[in-house]
Amino acid sequence: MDWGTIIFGVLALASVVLIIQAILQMRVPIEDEDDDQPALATPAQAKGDAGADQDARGEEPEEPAPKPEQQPEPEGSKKKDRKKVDSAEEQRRLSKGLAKTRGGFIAKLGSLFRGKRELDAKMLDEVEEILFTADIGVHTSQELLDNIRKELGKQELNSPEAIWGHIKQRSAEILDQPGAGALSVKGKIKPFVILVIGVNGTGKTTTIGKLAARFRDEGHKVLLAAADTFRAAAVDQLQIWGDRAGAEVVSGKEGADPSSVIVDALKRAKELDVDVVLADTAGRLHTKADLMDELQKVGRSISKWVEGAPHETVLVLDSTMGQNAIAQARLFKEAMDISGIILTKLDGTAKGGVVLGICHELQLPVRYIGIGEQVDDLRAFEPRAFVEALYEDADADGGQG
Ligand SMILES: Nc1nc2c(ncn2[C@@H]2O[C@H](COP(=O)(O)OP(=O)(O)O)[C@@H](O)[C@H]2O)c(=O)[nH]1
Ligand SMILES: [Mg+2]
Repeated sequence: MDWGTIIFGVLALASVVLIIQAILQMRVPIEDEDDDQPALATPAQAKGDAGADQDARGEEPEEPAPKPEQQPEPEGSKKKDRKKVDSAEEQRRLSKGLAKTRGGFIAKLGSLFRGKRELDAKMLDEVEEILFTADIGVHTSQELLDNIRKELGKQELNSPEAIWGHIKQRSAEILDQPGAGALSVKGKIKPFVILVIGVNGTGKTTTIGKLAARFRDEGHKVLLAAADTFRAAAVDQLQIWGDRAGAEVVSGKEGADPSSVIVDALKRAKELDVDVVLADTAGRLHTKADLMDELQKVGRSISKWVEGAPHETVLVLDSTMGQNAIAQARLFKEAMDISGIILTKLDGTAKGGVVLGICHELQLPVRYIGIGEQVDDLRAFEPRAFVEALYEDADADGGQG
């Protein structure tokens, strides 16, 4: 072998090595493209070998980076968005529901105050007349009037705006009874028993249906007791609401003893590990005394079966009845230990001011209000939002109009 052949051989070998290296370098990006890893490095990749080691040791890998492609929107976030829309929508609907009430005593006061810079004592007679013919009850009217009189005594507080501000403030205080607003049954004794009472036609059964759906949506297991055994149709009506809310309905025969139906329902609730029992009752018996006796008996049977029950006794009142609703509330309060009020039909009445009289005279909290016949037409009562909707634009009317 001469030197020429040796040099040629070495050069040839070197070029083969260089060519192989070049080919290998070219393959790297091709391999990357083939890789089905996401374009973004996962935290493990970013950490390099240490991350890979952790994975190899079977330790919990870190949360992978989000896939670049669009994920379906989780149900929860859709619900949140819906809720956000709902709260504005709720205030709008509440405001719409209270439109007729605003058209009553509030509009009358508004037109009395309109264009006035100052109020004088002469106008008080008219204010008095308006308040006393409103459905807010005699005591509440008197109290508001006394307050306005006092305010007028102070020179700087005699503008319509100041008077409106005062009426609004005092209304909010009256409505803000301890316990006002949604019932919380979470973490409470099981089953949490709610006894629903009230005169026929006020909306007990409908309200129970709405509440059942509400509690179900909050994740509670609900059972309904059809203790209005006075009419067979009452049971059928409750059954329809129960089916809608996925709640079992325990009922007896027409004319059955309401207490025994409730006891059966409580036994069943324990078997099924139910969270909330809603008990419907009759609103009409042969006499008022019969009705109150019956309700007291129902209350006693409940307490024998579940400790501390009924945990809530709600009186359902129909706001279209105006002052009569206050009279009913007084009657029921004498016979039963009422813990809260549900005021229905605020959507179609000019008598919504009655809520002031009920809270003021009976010192009872309003839990919910009904603003329609549909399942979602029940609102947790919020005193501030209610006052805002009730007196919406009233100060503008009275002050600048
Ligand atoms: N507009 C309106 N109607 C209601 C409301 N609540 C109940 N109702 C209606 O009032 C009527 C009597 O209701 P119901 O639940 O049977 O009363 P109950 O006799 O006390 O059980 C029914 O036609 C209901 O649809 C409400 O908030 N608004
Ligand atoms: Mg009924």
